[in-house]
This record gives sequence, C-alpha cells and structure tokens, in this order.
Amino acid sequence: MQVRQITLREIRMMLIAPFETSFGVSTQRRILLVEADLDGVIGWGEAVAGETPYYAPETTETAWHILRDFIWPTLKGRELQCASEVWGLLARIRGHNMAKGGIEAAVWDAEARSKGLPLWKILGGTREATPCGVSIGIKNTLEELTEAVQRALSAGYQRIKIKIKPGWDVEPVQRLREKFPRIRLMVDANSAYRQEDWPLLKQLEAYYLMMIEQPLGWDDIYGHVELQKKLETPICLDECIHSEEQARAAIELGACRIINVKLGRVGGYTPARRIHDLCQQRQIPVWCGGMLESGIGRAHNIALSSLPNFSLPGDVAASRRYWEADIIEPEVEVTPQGTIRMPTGPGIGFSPRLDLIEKLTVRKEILA
Ligand code: OSB
Ligand code: MG
Repeated sequence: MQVRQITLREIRMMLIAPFETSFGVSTQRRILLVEADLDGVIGWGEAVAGETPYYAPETTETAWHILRDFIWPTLKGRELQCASEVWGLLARIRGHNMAKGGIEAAVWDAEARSKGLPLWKILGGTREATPCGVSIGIKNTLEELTEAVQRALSAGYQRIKIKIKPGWDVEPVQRLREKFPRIRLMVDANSAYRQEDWPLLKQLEAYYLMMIEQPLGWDDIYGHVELQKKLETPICLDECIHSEEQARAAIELGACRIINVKLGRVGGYTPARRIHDLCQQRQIPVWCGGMLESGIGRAHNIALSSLPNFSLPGDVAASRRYWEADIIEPEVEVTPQGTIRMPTGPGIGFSPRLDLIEKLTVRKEILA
C-alpha cells in the first residue's frame, strides 16, 4: 500500500456538559482528525491531544505541527506492507505520541478496509463485546454527583469512576459508598496529589475502591512505587505510561497493579499491543482509557478493547454521553448490560458523517 495523501482537519465540538478534572474544565473540544489515503482507500484516525498541555505535553496545535512538518515528510509516498510498520518509521521523532497515534490509527483503518475486514479482527481481538464504565467529572455538589452516578448505573454502565482532587476526594467517595454499597467504584486524581498526601489516600481504602488512578505526578514512577507499598488498593497508572519501556519499569518496580491504555498516549496500536502483551504476561489487567474523543477516536478505542487482556471495564462510553450528534454512523451505543458490541463492518466499522464533519471543520490541510 502506498501512502498517497493525508488530510488534517480541526473540528470543534461542544460537549453535552462541561467535564471537570483536577487539571481543568473542558467545554468545547478542538479535535484533530487525520484522513489517510492508501492506494485510494481512506482510513480515519484522531490525534487525541487536548486543547491545553495540562494532561500531557501535546496540544491540538503541536499535533498539527508535528503531523504536517515531520510525520508527513516521513510517510509521503511510502510503500507499506502493513500498518504495523508506521511506528518504526516514526521512531526518529521523539515523543508526540498523540500525533503519531492519529496517523497510525488512520493507516490501520485503511489497511483493514482494503482487506474488507473489521479492524479489531486484524489486530488480533478476541472479545466480541467490551464492558463499559463511565468517567464522571468533578461536580459542584454531592447531590449532582449522586444523580450523575445514578443515571450512569440506570443506563447499565458496569463501573463508575469519579474524578478527584484535594478538597473533593474522601467526602464524595464516602457519600457514593453510602448510596451505592455494591457498585464497582474507582477514582482518578490526574496527578493532583503528592507523596506526602498518602495518609489521605489511605483513608479512601475504607471504601473498597477497585483502584486509584494516577494519584501522583505525571512522570513519577518512583513516587508510585513508594505509594503502592503503603496502599492495599491497586494503583492504576495513566499519565505515567507513555511507552512500553515505562510500562515495563512500572510493573517491575511495583508502581502499579493495573494499567490504563490509551492509543494516543502511547503512540498507536503497535506500542499499545506491546504493552497489552507485556501486561498479559505479567498478569496486570488493562483497560481502555478515553480522551473525550469524537466517534472516530472512540471507534478505535472499541477496536483496541477487543484484545484479550482488556478485562476491566474501560472509559469507552456511548456517543450520547458526550455529544448532541456524533460524527459517525451508527453512533456508539451501550447495551442495557453495559457493553459495546464489536462492529462487523470493515475497518473501524463506523462511517464518518462527511457532511457533518465538513460543517464542524474550522481548518483543513491536504498534504499530498
Ligand atoms: O484521565 O482518563 C483521564 C478525559 C480527558 C483527559 C484525561 C482523562 C479523561 C477522562 C474521560 O477520564 C474519559 C472519557 O470518557 O473519554
Ligand atoms: Mg486518567
């Protein structure tokens, strides 16, 4: 397959409701879509960088720059046997995993479409459906929080994750445990705590959480090793794991017992599958994280979640939790049992709604 052309597009999409984490509030997304033309077959990907560098170093702007000025010149006109070659070709570019993951995913989609097969099958997926959880942002009141949790449970979601930060941690968890003693509950701090806050995190252990996600610094493996020694609750790492090497270090050193895998954070399917395989060997369960993606990024998260060690419910939720109208057809739906079924069509198995995408586009560049 020859990489003939790529199209970059920035679309703007309003979230149904603002999403607050320890690092800020998101109301409108600036989403970078990547369309790759391989021998005339079009594949779609999403570079999942945020608007700000507060979760990870990349932003929508940096991803655009790296894709146009460094990734495109590397891939232009290349003959590829398969999409798994992309990661190696881009190895010279350090970091910028979200930019790499956006194009890599588009090439995988194109390869699967050209073979007429679902992407999840060519990835080696074995799960016909994936269990779903939700990620619930920081709310103004405990009442608002309990209502949001109740709605998610009524919709069937199998696991509830709430965002925490200093001042919004023990109380909300305690309240949820009173109201919902039996649910699968976890928290995500997005690096809002420091090692010396361990006694506070220890208090959370009274509420038997499934895991505590990324309590300490985004690059602090050692801090998590020390913290995990003090906690019985498993630590799950998100921000810290941006490569297979970081995953190996975290596992070998005991920094975590669970890993959240995000395609963008690790740079695409090739590193994501390696981390998946490593975790499987070491009996570390993984789950698929989310980045408030449009339907394109979400479709890729669904495909990734078909791999066998994605045994815990992910942050892969229905389109309607995020958007008034999603950019794919059909929209992502969650069954009353709280699962998403793997699609049966070729590629990502969802069709981009080109008319809607055009309307939402604020910037477009064709690289040929
Ligand atoms: O830490 O998992 C995270 C959203 C943006 C950035 C980081 C995170 C999140 C979420 C939302 O938790 C997951 C989703 O529903 O897409
Ligand atoms: Mg997280």
